[in-house]
Amino acid sequence: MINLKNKKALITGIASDRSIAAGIAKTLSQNGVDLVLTYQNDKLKSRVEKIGEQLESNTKIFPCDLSSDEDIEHLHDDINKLWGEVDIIVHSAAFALREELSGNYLDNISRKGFQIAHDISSYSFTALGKKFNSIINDGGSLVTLTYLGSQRVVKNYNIMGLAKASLEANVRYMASSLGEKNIRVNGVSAGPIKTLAASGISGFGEILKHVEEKSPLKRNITQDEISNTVAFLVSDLSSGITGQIIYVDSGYNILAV
Ligand code: NAD
Ligand code: 0WE
Repeated sequence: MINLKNKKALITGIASDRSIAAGIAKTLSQNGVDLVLTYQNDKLKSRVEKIGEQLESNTKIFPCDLSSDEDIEHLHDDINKLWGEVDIIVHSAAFALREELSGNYLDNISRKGFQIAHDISSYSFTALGKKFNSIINDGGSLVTLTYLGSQRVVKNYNIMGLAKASLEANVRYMASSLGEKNIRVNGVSAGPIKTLAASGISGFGEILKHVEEKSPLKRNITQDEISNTVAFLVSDLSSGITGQIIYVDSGYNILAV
C-alpha cells in the first residue's frame, strides 16, 4: 500500500484552492506528509496560508518567486534549517505573457516572451533540482505538471507548448542526472482543468467540452485524479519509474481523428 508517512515535501504553485498544487498538498497531507508550501508574491501569501491551515499535517509557508535565484536560495536555506532534508519536490508553476497565449503563434511571439515562458515554466524546475540536490534523500521523488500542447499543436497554447516540450526533456535529463542517487523525476500530463491559469484563456470552455465529448472516458479529469497519480509517483509504489510523462487526461492523448 501507499506509505508516505513522515516524508517531507516541498510544494510550489498554489494560487487558489483550485490550483493543482493545492489538491496535491491535500492528498499528501492526508497521507501523513509534512509540507512546505510556497507562494509567488505577497498578493498570494494569505491565500496559501489559509490553505495550509486547513491541512491535516505539519505545514510551513515560505515565499519563493521561481524566476529569482535569490528566492530559491532563501527557500533552500529555510528548508535546510527546518528539516535539513527533503523527500519530495512538486513543481506546479508555469507562466507566459498573456498576449502570447492567443492568436497566431508567429504573429504574437517575442524574444522576451519566449525567454520568460521557458524560464518560469521549465528552467525553474532545473533550478530546484540543482539547488536542493544535496539535501534530497535517497528514494526521493520530483514531479512536475505538463500539458499535451508540448506534443501537439493546441490552438492558442502557442509559446507554452515549446516551454512544456522543454520541461518534458528536462524531466528526462534530470532523471538521468539524479538517478545514481536513487532520486526519481517524472511529469504528469494533465487534461484541461479549470484553475486560475485557465481562467480568461479564450476558448477554454470549448476545450473542456471537446474532451468531454471525444475522450475515451467521455469526461474531464478531476483535481483528485491528478493528486492521486502524484501520490503514486512520489511513493515507493512507483520505485521503478523515472524520466516518464504519465497522462492523466481521460485517455484523450491516444486519439487521432
Ligand atoms: P494555477 O494558476 O493555480 O497555478 C499556477 C501557479 O504558477 C500559480 O500558483 C502561480 O503562482 C505559479 N507561478 C507562476 N509564475 C511563478 C513564479 N515566477 N514563481 C513562482 N510561482 C509562479 O494553475 P494550475 O492549473 O494549477 O497550474 C499548475 C501547473 O499545472 C502548471 O504547470 C500548468 O501548466 C499545469 N497544467 C495545468 C492544466 C490546466 O488545464 N489547468 C493542465 C495541464 C497542466
Ligand atoms: O499550462 C497551462 C496554462 C499556463 C499559463 C496560464 C496563463 C494565464 C495567465 C501560463 N501563463 C499564463 N499567463 C497569464 O497571464 N495550461 C495547461 C492551461 C491551458 O492554458 C491554455 C490552454 C490550456 C489547456 C491556453 C490556450 C489553450 C489551451
